[in-house]
Amino acid sequence: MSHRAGVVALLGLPNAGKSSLLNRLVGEKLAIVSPRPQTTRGRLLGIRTLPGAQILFVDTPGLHAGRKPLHAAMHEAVREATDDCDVALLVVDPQQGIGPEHRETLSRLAGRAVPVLLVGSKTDVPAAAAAPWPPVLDPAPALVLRVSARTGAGVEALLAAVLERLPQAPAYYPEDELTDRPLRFLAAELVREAAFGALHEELPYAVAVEVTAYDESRADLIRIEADLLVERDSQKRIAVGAGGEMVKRIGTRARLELERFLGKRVHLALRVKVEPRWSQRRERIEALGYR
Ligand SMILES: Nc1nc2c(ncn2[C@@H]2O[C@H](COP(=O)(O)OP(=O)(O)OP(=O)(O)O)[C@@H](O)[C@H]2O)c(=O)[nH]1
Ligand SMILES: [Mg+2]
Repeated sequence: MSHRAGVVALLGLPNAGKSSLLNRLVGEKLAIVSPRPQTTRGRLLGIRTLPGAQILFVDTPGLHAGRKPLHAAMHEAVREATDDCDVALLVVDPQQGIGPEHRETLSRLAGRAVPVLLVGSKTDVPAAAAAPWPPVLDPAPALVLRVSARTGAGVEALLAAVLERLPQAPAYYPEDELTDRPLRFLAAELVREAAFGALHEELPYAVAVEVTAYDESRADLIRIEADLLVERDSQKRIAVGAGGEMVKRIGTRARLELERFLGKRVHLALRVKVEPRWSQRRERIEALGYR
């Protein structure tokens, strides 16, 4: 009997709902999500193994025109995913519409004859459901669908459409594998998500999280030490908060998410650290796992 397997890239603008959809497609929250644009910073693989098939979903940073070193790393991640995939999901929030970023991506994909599924996101949001749809694209996508990552509506149909277009190949990963990223990195990302959630607009974009210790030697408890990196003293003051109240709030939020994800009690020691210009330095961007 033939087996199917392949790489499926999720591409689209910042905030389109790519990471939310990846989590829904894989059935596990692997990718962090926030209302801020440019939440995702690098490629993340989410593996879905089914009878007779294995789908390697690749989450990517949003398509945008930023020029800083961190943006350059993000662009590379998008380009690699675009150039390596067997099927592309172009995820579009109908409220955002289509722009030059989409057209560039489409022409790149057309050059390799990759099937493109145009996926309208957030159907549970009335404004998204009511927005004009579908947009006119050239070249035209192989199929147009609509989904809600929140409710799961349309996701089974999307999965079936993906499966039909996967090449014949053996599985690439063991069937219980969910991602290619180490737990340490996923833990750092959950802390970053908690920081975005607690600090909203107050926090600068150049926040990073580095897990400095990850100790699983005790059966009932995982001990994690992490640094929340900011670039200036003024940012540190905000992230620490009056009497340390903000970093405590971030730490509690992050610990609850980590416990849910790891299925164990977690002790998290979180501190805020100033590292000037980390987001300008290529080797730090790489060491932090954004590349
Ligand atoms: N109501 C609703 N909100 C959604 C849905 N999908 C995503 N969102 C919200 O839209 C925002 C952006 O979602 P993300 O999944 O982080 O979007 P993204 O495309 O990964 O964004 P970047 O990583 O910044 O490129 C978050 O606030 C999500 O909660 C959906 O199906 N329904
Ligand atoms: Mg994302």
